[in-house]
Amino acid sequence: MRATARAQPNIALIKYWGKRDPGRNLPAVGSISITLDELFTEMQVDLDAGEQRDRLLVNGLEDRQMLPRVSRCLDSVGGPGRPAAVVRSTCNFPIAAGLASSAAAFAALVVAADAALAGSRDTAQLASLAGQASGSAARSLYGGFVELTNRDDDISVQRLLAGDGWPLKVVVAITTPSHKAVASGEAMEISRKTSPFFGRWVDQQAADLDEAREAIGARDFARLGAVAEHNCLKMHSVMWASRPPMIYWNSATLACMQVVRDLQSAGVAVFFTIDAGPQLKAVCLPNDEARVREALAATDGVSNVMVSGLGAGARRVNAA
Ligand code: 2P0
Repeated sequence: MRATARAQPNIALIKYWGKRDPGRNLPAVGSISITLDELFTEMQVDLDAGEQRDRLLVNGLEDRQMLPRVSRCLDSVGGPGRPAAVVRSTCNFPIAAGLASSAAAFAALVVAADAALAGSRDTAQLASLAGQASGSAARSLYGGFVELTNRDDDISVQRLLAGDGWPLKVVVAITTPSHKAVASGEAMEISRKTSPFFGRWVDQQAADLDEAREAIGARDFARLGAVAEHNCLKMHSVMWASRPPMIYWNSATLACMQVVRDLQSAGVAVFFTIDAGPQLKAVCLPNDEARVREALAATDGVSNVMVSGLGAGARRVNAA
């Protein structure tokens, strides 16, 4: 009745932005991501603690804000008759700051909850449950390069390539560890309802997914970088044109973007992507990692730099 799982966040190269069915949390578009290895969240689910109600402790502190989402996710795994749970989460990177903390958290949660209940769901079933809780979490069930396919009635995820098949590096430039102003789910709905670009964004996604899939298959870094930057900037254009506008960047985010442009001009194999937060993620080939890391660390407004390779999908780590 107690189990722990670990999951790593994933970074989308072709982004998920917008819901087709908010009630069932079905995405409006498919997406392609890479799962990281150095950053992680561990979730312990204890269904044997004798509590009357669910409790959630994040890095040792009671968290009532996230608790309803966690409880709904536990219901989806264990059914409404399940025992109340104590969920303990530990995380080695900033939460809710555009670093996909919810992806890692819900991926680890479904694996730990299924194990605590002695369940026997396979990875595809767990990905579907994680995706109902948080769309991007479905992708963290798998390692390496992962595609979430936007089907009519379910969330379907598959691994395109193992991380060691093309061991890219990701340098994350932290510009502020503070929580984001508008949560992604809410922001996506504002975009769907108000952005004049939303329909075009959805219509063009299949072409970007095809391009990225082919680039990954051919290990064509320049081609992958070009479509990933284009897709990222399109997503942010949708956000900027929403009412109210959602601008997640700060001046350091823009400075980092310029640093990446300068590195590209100098022949470095690197591209950027930015999610619903002000951190910039620079993806590069292993040989260029030190140069990218040093350049971003020296950029005004960058408080910290984290480097990660590509890692594995969510998995159980022990059973206390
Ligand atoms: C992504 N993001 O593909 C995109 C890019 C943020 C920007 O998926 O409402 O936390 O829980 O399904 O998964 C963040 O959204 O949203 C996200 P919900 P989620 O990584």
